[in-house]
Amino acid sequence: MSIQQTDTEVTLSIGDKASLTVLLYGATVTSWKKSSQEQLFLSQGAILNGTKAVRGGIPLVFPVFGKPTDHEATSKLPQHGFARTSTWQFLGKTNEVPGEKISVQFGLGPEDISDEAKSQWGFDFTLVYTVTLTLDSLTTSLNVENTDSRPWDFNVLFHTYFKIPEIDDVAVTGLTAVRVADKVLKSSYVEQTEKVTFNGEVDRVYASATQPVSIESKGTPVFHIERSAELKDVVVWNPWTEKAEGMADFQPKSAFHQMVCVECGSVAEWNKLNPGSQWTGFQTIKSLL
Ligand code: TA6
Repeated sequence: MSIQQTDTEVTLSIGDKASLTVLLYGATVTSWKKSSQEQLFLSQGAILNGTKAVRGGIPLVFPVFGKPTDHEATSKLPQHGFARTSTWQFLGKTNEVPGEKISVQFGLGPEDISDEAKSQWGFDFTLVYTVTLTLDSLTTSLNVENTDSRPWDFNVLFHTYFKIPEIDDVAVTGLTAVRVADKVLKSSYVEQTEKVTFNGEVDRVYASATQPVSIESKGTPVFHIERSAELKDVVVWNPWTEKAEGMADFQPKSAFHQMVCVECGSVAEWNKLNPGSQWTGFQTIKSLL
């Protein structure tokens, strides 16, 4: 059976060659397996009962990235917005090539979010999230529509937690010469290195990164990420020891060694959407091992 659905999640499978699980809460991809090998990091302390954003997988960030203090319209929203903490509608299968590919969609509108979220943002919108699984790739695509009579601004980001063997051996490539807002160093600079490596907390927004990005382990590419031009920015994050200690749902604490976040989105600037207009951005992650 290529699609199985429960009250809380949808699982896609292509024989025993690939599978994917999406929690309706946040439309959060919580598992992506290629040949039974898990590709995404999911904290052992992740809360999956719909009471907190999932610590791992691919949480969806919308309509705001982080918690900006200089943007009135989103200033009352929680960090990273309401999309990852709302229960989405499963809209069904949109495409299937038996044995090769399967696509499903999820939807979110004002009727699906809490009264609190409505009061915190207050605009009409429609999100349609398309997830496509193939034998060696995962594509996530988000269509954003302004169904309000007023224009509004948004950020969007696929907050992807990749599972990797050991962070000490990992490098992220494709970010050379890109402008960086470094939240750890509290500075901005242009990335000089060909390979972004990790020997402490990393929390950076790479703005207008035009090249595809890869994740290497011991010099061997393990993930390759292509994205549409709308997803101009790439966030790179590893919490390391101290921040891992500070997150109750990050377990075990040493698990920062087995994860890296490489997050495609549009977060460095606000995207303005006029009434009736739509915006679509997608990423395709290829697992190379
Ligand atoms: O994407 C990186 C980041 O913005 C970090 O600053 C860190 O806050 C991370 O997201 C996780 O945020 P969360 O709200 O899920 O704890």
